[in-house]
Amino acid sequence: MPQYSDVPFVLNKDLGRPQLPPEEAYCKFNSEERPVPELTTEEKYAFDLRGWLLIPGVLTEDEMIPMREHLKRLHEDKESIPEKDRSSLGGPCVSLIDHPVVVAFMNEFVYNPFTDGTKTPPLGNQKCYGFRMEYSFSQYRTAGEGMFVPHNGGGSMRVPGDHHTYHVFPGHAKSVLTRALFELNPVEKGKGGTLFVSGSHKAAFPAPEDEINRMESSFWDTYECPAGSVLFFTEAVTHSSSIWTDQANPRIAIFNSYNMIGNKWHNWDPHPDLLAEMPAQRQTLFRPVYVAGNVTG
Ligand SMILES: O=C(O)CCC(=O)C(=O)O
Ligand SMILES: [Fe+2]
Repeated sequence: MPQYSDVPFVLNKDLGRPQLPPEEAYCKFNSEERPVPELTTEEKYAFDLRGWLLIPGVLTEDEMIPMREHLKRLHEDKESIPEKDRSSLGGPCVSLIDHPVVVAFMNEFVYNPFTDGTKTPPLGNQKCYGFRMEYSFSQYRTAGEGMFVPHNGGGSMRVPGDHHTYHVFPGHAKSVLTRALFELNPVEKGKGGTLFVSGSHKAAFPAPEDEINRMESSFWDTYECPAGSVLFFTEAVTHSSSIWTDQANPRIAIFNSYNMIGNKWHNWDPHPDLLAEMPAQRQTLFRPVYVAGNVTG
């Protein structure tokens, strides 16, 4: 019998019973049979504290070469790509959508198993993810491109259904709309990586707009990273695009996002032929959007 302190207690369920998902409710392997790592205590703390987390160097150069080529073609010669692959999900990029590090992150911060062990099974198992994929787009940004457009913040104050929300409980935190951004070229500090007002996902007060609307304000944080890093962030944190100023490399980035099983923000679905050729476990990221009994296997 697991101790309550060992399991992801999120919210009470029926009659105030705690959620009691068994360990098997969390995919331990992705759809390519790659093991899902554990997030470290430091990674969990840093993400919850700031609203964003950079994990450097998760992709190898060999993995990235075809992905960069695909994105270059997508931005410069779209028609030359078969229709089903004509997106940042397609071709060599498809395996990023349930990369083991992405699964580890979403298991912790997006998945809500929704069971107290009595009536219903958990919303995930070894063949079925407990979260869904929401959207994907890419950037191929050269020097001078990009705009400063601060948005979101105060995610703990927003009502359920807003999607740009972030809620904390002792030892647990849940983000709804959540980004996994892969940087496929190096990012130098201050040269155009995404900007964040760290901690603003939990802000209780309105932002001092004169200050936040200045890109040079000390409220804005950013990162530097090698190619192949993944940046996770909750859409609840105040963040902004920046202006790419690196003359040496374009910004080549994939913006994948995820959501809870019963939530859909974008009017978007993957190309049906691309979906049809995915392994069954990966397809569960795109199952219909409702909660009760929405689990397979
Ligand atoms: O362009 C960027 O760096 C950030 C874009 C953005 O706001 C987002 O991904 O939610
Ligand atoms: Fe955004």
